[in-house]
Amino acid sequence: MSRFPASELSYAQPNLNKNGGVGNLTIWEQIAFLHNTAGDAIHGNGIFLLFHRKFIAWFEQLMMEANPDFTGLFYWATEQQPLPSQWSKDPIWDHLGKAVGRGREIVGGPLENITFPIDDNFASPRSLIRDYDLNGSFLPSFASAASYKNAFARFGKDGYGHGYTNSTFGAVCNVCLPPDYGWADAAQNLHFTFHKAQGGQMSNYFSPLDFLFWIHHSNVDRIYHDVQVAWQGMGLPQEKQIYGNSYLDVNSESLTLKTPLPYFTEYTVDDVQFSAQMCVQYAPPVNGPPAPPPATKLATAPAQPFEKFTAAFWEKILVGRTPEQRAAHAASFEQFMAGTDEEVASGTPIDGNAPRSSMRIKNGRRSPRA
Ligand SMILES: [Cu+2]
Repeated sequence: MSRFPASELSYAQPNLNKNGGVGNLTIWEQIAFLHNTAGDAIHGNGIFLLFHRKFIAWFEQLMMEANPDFTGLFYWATEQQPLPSQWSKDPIWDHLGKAVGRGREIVGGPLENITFPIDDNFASPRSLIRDYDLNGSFLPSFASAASYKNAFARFGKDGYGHGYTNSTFGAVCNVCLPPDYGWADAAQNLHFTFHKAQGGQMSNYFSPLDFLFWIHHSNVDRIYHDVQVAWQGMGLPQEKQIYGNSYLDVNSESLTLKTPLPYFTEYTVDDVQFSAQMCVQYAPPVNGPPAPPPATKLATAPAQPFEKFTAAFWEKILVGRTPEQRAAHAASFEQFMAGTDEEVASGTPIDGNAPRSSMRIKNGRRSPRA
């Protein structure tokens, strides 16, 4: 079994050759190249959360080996500060660079002025780009805590992914409407809203080039972990906690405990299903140190409503699906987002997974801010 899908390899190889081979890439670029090459296998299906759980734990290990002062990744609980007036003031930007406008390279941070030729989505090699102006008045919102909570309330109580229960005579349904749209689908789509909001490299599969990727995915992994704690509490069987499709066959319940991970082919789902298997634990979110007083006026823009993903986006994410399946998936997500907004606006309490009591921290993942 190859570590990458053949279709992606045929695209990746010429790009790699043009850049002088793997040996000519920095480790930073190699990791992003891996993510891009495996892109179609690790997104848009049920392996997404499991692959990325292993991916960030592996990256954390690599960083610790490279630098003994690096004690572990932290997460950014963005769902707890989803409004531009909240997130734009976060001290994180003093460390990871500031976005200064659409298509423009970030200012400040350790990756300022470093270009990444391996990312061939741009006409010429660029350093990190984020597609908004931190001081501007049109800033996107991030997925809210209510949307993650509602994902569990709507889909999470039945388990992980989507089933194919409305297939007839053994045929797979062409239009899998809810309840075939599952918690893992909702969590993945909510996660994409952060990528989309950032733009630049974060909105293509070379996204690990931006350190935002790692603190975002650590947070997504923490949210997944909290949901698993709730499932354990409900006594949901282990198989039910992973059922759904996988890259092996996106039109069936091909995800099992024995499914090998893309790239990490020596591991199966069973090996990476729980964060404790990788010695990862999450501390509750905490506030980071206050930011120094801003030199310029910071954004106070109101929240922008959820902007729908384009058809081209779904085509890229939902590989191997019919146009009808993609349309149904997109409609399910939009319906879910609209339903969440309505519930929040009307003050209807959302019965999500119960907040967990504080845990001991081992690997030092913590939020700079809650
Ligand atoms: Cu990814």
